[in-house]
Amino acid sequence: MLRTWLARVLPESSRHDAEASFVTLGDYALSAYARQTSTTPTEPALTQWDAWGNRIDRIELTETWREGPAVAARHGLVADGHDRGLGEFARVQQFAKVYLYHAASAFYSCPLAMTDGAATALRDAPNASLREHVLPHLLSRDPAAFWISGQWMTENTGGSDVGGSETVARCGSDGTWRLSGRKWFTSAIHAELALALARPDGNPAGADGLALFCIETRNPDGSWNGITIDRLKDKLGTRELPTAEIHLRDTRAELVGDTANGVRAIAPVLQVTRLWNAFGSLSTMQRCLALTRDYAQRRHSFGRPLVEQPLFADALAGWEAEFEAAFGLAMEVALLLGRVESGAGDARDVALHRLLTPLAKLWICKLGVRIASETVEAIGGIGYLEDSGIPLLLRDAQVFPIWEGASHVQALDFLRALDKLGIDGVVDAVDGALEDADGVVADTDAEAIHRAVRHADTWLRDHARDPDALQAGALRLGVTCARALAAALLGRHAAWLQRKQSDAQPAASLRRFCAHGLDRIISV
Ligand code: MFK
Repeated sequence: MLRTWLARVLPESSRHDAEASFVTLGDYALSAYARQTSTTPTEPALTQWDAWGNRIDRIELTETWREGPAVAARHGLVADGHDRGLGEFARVQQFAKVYLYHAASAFYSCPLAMTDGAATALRDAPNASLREHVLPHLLSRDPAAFWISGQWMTENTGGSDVGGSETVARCGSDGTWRLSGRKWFTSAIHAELALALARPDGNPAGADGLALFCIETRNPDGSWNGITIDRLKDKLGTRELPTAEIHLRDTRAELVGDTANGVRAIAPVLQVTRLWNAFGSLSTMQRCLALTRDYAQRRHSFGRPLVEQPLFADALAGWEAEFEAAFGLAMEVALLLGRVESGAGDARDVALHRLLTPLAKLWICKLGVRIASETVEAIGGIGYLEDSGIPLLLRDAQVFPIWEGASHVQALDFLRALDKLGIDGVVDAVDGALEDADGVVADTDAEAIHRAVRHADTWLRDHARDPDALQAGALRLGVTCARALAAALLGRHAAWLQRKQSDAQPAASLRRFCAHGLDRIISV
């Protein structure tokens, strides 16, 4: 999918260099993955006190994490997305790399996502001196200069309704802001930087009263900047990633812009990291499918290889079809993001990008858990054993629907975007892709795709005056729109491949994907 999709979308002039960089990164990913699965997984360790009783909060990172900054900087995993020289394809190039890298990254992709989000939010921030100081580090291709950033939103009050945040910000007489409070889910706590929400003293309760701050986590002498690490989280997966509970006590911070409306200011972080979630999930899915395909060719049972058993081959083809459709949707969002940021896009692209980001996250991340679960089952008893490395894929996949806003939050975000922008952008995108797919998509499938997206449109209008009904059906609405558009986009790709390379495989995947059903809206 990656090769053919890039061949269709990237102009010839940029493809050569891009492909060379993908091959180099792919080689690294293969060696890193092999190393991880051939050794006992390691975890970060927190040492809170030294022998003399001093509080030090030192974290020992794992090997993949120690080499993370150099890999990220050299391969431009963050920098590519902001490289003006790559024009409207900067994000496509970046996310192709994220896709290649994530499965071998031991979730070092998590701080890179947050770093990318921070760079995106700070790029247009009013605080010019902060921008000038920090952006060159976040976007550096030099390992010695490269910094990563955390994103500290979640508190004990919750991860979804961040308006309940209790961290307080006070501005001293010298103009320096200091934050005090407790942050409950701070991933990559060893990052040089973090974006954090806090309520300036005297501001009203609720989300509008929060402001966005940027924290350098260390003092110039290397000690923590008013930060104590209470403990590292004992998580279901992502265990190489040091996620901590922390207290802030008079932590120095820079105001990013306004003394209020922090949620609006951090929204660009959410937009970008949610796309990283979708690509991380796709990367895991492809890893799972590659393992399953390989196993199915080697494993003989009942007299022939598993892959020749009709039931198994049918199941595998079904998972592949879902993956291929999901891949096209995520790549479409990356294409739109690059177009919007480079100025090549128009207002329709801006709206469509806003609408599709939550859709990609809510559908693709849940699909990733399902494919990882199917992989455990496909490989049977061995797939259930820790030393096969397969259970790790399932545990890690489960973070994607949770991280950066659970699926319900995405569904509500989609509703909010629809309220402002309407659904026409999604309908037009489906129509446009299907026009390009003419001749490849069977009439019955084209009708099913149209029917699904039109059903979404009428369902929205029928429930426009009933907010409870809208909310109750929001996830089903989102999945329906995601599947209908993903089918149309797969149709566009299949038509191109059939014309260019007489490759009929994606068209077969499309038929199967449509047969799985697109419309998930129900009447209750
Ligand atoms: C690998 C990691 C391993 C570690 C394990 C992870 C475990 C989980 C750790 C976590 O806790 S991750 C959870 C992180 N939390 C989130 O991602 C937040 C989820 N909640 C949301 O996204 C809510 O929708 C939100 C907080 C944004 C709702 O807050 P509000 O205050 O009700 O927002 P509101 O009023 O809808 O929007 C405020 C402004 O932001 C609006 O702008 P305007 O004032 O100009 O109109 C919105 O348009 C804008 N906005 C909100 N969401 C946006 C957005 N703009 C663009 N895109 C969006 N998605």
